[in-house]
Amino acid sequence: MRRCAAVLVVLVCTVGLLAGCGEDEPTEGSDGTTTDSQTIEITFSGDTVEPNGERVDVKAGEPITLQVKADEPGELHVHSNPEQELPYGTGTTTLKLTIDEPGVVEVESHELEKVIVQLEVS
Ligand SMILES: [Cu+2]
Repeated sequence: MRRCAAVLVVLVCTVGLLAGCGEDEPTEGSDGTTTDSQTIEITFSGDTVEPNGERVDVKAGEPITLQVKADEPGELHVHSNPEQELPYGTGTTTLKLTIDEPGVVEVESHELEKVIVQLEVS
């Protein structure tokens, strides 16, 4: 579903070029996340979240630290097997996560209906 939506956005943007589709994706790059890959910083602000669907390499069986900064409490949904729900509060919350099986695991916010990161577990 979400991928379809993304494709749609791209299409609409492409079609909208002539009419001036001003809504560019926020440019990455200034995103200074280091590849100390087992720590992932997540920032919620209003109805946006950073990162937004990025792929992150992590190691199976090793603890991953999720540092969540949020202006409202909520919950991360980790599509591992079994699924995990990690609640966070307002301010900074440090969450630990371990994924045992290799594969791609999506971490989502169901409140925002967004994929935050795709963990590439190896
Ligand atoms: Cu989910």
